[in-house]
Amino acid sequence: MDIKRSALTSSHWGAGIVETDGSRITAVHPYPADPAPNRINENIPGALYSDSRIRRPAVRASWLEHGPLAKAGTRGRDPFVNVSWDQALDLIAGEVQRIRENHGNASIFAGSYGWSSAGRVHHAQSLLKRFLNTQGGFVRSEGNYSYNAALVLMPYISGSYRLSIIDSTRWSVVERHSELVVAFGGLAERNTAVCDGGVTFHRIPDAVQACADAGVRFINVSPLRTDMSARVQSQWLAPKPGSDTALMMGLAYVLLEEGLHDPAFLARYTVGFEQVAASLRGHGPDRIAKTPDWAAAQSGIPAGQIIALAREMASKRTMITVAAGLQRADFGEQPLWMCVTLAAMLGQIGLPGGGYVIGAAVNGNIGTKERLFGTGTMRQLHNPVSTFLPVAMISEMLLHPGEDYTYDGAKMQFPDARMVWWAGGNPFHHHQDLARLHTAFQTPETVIVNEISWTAAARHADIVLPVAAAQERVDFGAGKSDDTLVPMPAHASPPFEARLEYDIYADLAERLGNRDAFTEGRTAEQWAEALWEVTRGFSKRAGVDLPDFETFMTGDAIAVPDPSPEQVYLADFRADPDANPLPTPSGRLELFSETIAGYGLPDCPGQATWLPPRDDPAEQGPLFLISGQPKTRLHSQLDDGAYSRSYKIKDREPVLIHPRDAAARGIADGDVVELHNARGRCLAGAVITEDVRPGCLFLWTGAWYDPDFSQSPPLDRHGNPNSLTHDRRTSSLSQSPASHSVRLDVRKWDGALPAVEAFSPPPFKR
Ligand SMILES: Nc1nc2c(c(=O)[nH]1)N[C@H]1C(S)=C(S)[C@@H](COP(=O)(O)OP(=O)(O)OC[C@H]3O[C@@H](n4cnc5c(=O)[nH]c(N)nc54)[C@H](O)[C@@H]3O)O[C@H]1N2
Ligand SMILES: Nc1nc2c(c(=O)[nH]1)N[C@H]1C(S)=C(S)[C@@H](COP(=O)(O)OP(=O)(O)OC[C@H]3O[C@@H](n4cnc5c(=O)[nH]c(N)nc54)[C@H](O)[C@@H]3O)O[C@H]1N2
Ligand SMILES: [Mo]
Repeated sequence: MDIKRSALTSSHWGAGIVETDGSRITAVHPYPADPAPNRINENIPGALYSDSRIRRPAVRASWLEHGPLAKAGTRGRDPFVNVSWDQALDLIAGEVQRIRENHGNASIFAGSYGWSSAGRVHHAQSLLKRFLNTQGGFVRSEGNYSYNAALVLMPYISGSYRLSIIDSTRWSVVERHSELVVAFGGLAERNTAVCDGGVTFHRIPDAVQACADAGVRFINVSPLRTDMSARVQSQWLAPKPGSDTALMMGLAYVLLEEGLHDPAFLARYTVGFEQVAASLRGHGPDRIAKTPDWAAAQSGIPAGQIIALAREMASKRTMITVAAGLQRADFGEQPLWMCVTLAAMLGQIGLPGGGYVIGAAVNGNIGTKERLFGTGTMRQLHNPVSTFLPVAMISEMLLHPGEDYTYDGAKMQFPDARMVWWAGGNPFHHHQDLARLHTAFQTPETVIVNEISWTAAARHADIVLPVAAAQERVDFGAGKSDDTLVPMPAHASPPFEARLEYDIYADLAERLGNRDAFTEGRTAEQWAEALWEVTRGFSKRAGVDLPDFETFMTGDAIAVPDPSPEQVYLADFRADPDANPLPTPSGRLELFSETIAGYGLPDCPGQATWLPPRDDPAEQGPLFLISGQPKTRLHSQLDDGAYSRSYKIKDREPVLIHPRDAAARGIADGDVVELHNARGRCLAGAVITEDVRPGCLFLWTGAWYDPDFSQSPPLDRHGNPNSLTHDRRTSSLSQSPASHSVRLDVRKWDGALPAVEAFSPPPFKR
């Protein structure tokens, strides 16, 4: 089909207007109707044609020379050789066949976690899984790095976490009804730039501003001042990282002792308050009374402020929000459970403007809009392999095949992964303790990575397939919770030898004898049209008329109305808990869970429990490290683009340091510093600022990992926080990543400054 195309494209961080010179993309401008566009799209042209773009299929030289069983050389350090597409696909087809015949499909791990790019057709993970399901299946992963503790824990307490964020109270309701918003982890505006699948209209900044204009008072409880927009007049309380559970317990203690809690609400809508009250008063298993003085000692927030805040929360219509970042930490289940407990004690859950939101600001749609109808998606087909891996256990799995572990109350066993295939994610960005992951990645026989760019993950592969980027294929955008449908024509051809992943799998399936099982006789463009027709069918049932494919692809984005603009979370449950019980064993909010207590897990007992972060400062260093999401990119994506690079300091990722901590170490603004602990080291560029709590460093996540493996521990020259994080999980209940719980120290870097090599291709053998 030859269509006159729209200039639009979609991405997880916003729509854009694409400019080309006829063959290459030269600029991506903000979507004009977006009320709060960001600048991430500015990275695209530079990144697409940079030195780091993968040009041709490549194979690790020692793997090619000695074969997969020799395990020769070192992944992540070895040189590559370029091969033809035919040779690369022959090698992969041969490996799929060899591994499934000799070891079975449960030895193929293709969890392939990651965000890849927007678009319904070319979703990287779905295409890989669809292909492997036509070949007998694979081991998948379960959960995500974003809010895994919530995904696993919340069903025990209140019900599905995913549904709870869809059902969260609208900001327009907060504007009209709330008096106070207490935001644990803040409401970082930079994070609301992003929503998985796309967010065309960034509505949260204006929505929060409207609340402030209406007189709602905001309290930012976070180690970072800028976690609340500067335009919103707010109070800043900066607790020690990882201490929120204790702080909330101190607040709860004041409510209880001063009789400010709501016994009628607790009796009708919850179970387990007796255990909570006993624990607050010092009659729980830890024998500690959670007094304001005790909470002050844990959190660093003075007792007087804790008492005053508890009284204010009880006297006002109060919304409590918790950032997802709080649960990406040691025992990350606990602040979630304690948030529900605290909100239940206030008794405002289900009232307009009261209650709680867990994961507020985790994406750009929460509390603003929901999708009226579903969209067509590429079906992944049936996976005959039932084995799965909790997503953050990748190193454990590779280092301990066959070993037992527990997850969600069940006993599980790691599979024996001999092939690892990643498409659309960057484990050497997203996983913790990257030196350990590097070791773990030496164990498989074959590693395949499909990538746009020479990321650290691609460098750890045996076979690297260069793939087309979102702007180089025909697709359409329709985020899971975005209310906008966006045409995504191909604005330029994939440069060099990069190909559509769809075509790669079709050719592989052909080699393995079942091309049609993958393609069902369609080209990728025919799939785009077919999925659009499925979407049109859904829309019709919801009373919305969408245009035909060609009209859509040549036109503007289409916005769809919000199905429930007056949404109040748990209003139905509050109105009639017998008719609308929660999907928990008791049908109520479970402040104590018999089920979880029955698992007998010391790291996640049956009620919200104070468990201090695990890193020992004597061993790792006195400072805390937070590694939040970056304003200038999505995770590690487009770090090689101009906007992301414009924030680097002497080519290093910026790290925020409080003036007191900097002065004590002789560090000046703009210095290159070395962050170090017993696990690892990295360089970064010092930004001295009072926006961060004393004793706490803040390093944006996502700088491309640039290890110098000739040093031990390897020196990351660029500033990736996961060179310093531990990869223990939150708890044995949810096995979630805990990247925000790190101790370390920092010093001025006095040595010769090594060049950052992450943006250059790896070495090639000729
Ligand atoms: N220290 C620390 N670590 C963290 C976090 C933190 O807060 N602190 N946050 C965590 C969180 S919340 C998340 S969600 C993860 C994110 O982890 P990831 O989602 O793995 O990170 P991305 O950088 O988005 O990686 C996506 C990769 O897909 C590639 N890609 C894009 N489009 C395509 C495509 O169409 N096909 C293919 N094959 N590839 C494509 C990009 O080039 C990029 O390398 O990181 C986690 N890691
Ligand atoms: N621009 C941009 N936006 C993004 C992303 C991106 O890469 N770029 N990534 C997206 C993704 S995948 C996700 S999951 C979300 C993540 O959304 P969040 O999980 O909300 O993001 P974080 O930045 O990890 O954490 C938010 C804030 O919590 C604070 N915080 C950390 N630890 C503690 C603590 O112990 N106590 C308290 N009180 N505060 C703490 C930090 O100061 C941090 O700024 O963001 C999304 N939005
Ligand atoms: Mo995430």
